[in-house]
Amino acid sequence: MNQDELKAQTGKESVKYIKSGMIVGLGTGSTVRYMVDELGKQVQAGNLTNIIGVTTSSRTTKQAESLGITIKNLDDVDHIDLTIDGADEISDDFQGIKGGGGALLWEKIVANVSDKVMWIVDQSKLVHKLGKFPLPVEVIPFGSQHVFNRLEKKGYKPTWRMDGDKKFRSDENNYIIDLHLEEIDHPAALADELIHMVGIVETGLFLNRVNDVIVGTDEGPKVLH
Ligand code: ABF
Repeated sequence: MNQDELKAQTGKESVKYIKSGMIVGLGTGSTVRYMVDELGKQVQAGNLTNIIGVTTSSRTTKQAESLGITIKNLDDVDHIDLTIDGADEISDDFQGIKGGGGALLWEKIVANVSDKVMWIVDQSKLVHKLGKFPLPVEVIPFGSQHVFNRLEKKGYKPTWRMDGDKKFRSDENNYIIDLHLEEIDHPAALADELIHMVGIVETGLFLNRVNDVIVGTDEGPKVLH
């Protein structure tokens, strides 16, 4: 199977874990797009009722609403039963890098409110050690060039996330800097260092935040963890 077919496989499989009456966190990315399509199908068919979706990006909101899924703002629900989201890398000990789609801040905020978090990925996302995928860091525009320079001095090989010839803007209108680290030996220490750098709002290191991972494989979807 190609990567797209594996993403579709795991996206579809994850909807089996959604029950009527659930408040569901809907992530971002192409794998999640397949999940939201399947969720929309089940809602339209009446197989899933009283579903409330809480989204992690404007892109997911548009897709979900177009499929007739009821969407509520995060602050209008008192909890989330299950959040299903994608990921860019998942290490052997289920730590993750997310944010390739630029939605890491809202994704982490939603994950933080969720009783359970599930990541849906194709097998290419499974790695032994995090870091090959550039680590996204969300920064406030004001003074961001100084943050960039500090990251460069630390040897973290930063690049600006671009949107055409302009700097990419997150849904919070912040910038994203990607760190080309190749290997991250101590993710927790790095996350702690970065989050305490003034101007950095959040990082794409999602540590100890996932309950279940569904991986699309040529032999069919596999539930890990
Ligand atoms: C999103 O899923 C992002 O955090 C991550 O970048 C993306 C993975 O994208 P895809 O499913 O398209 O590979 O949650």
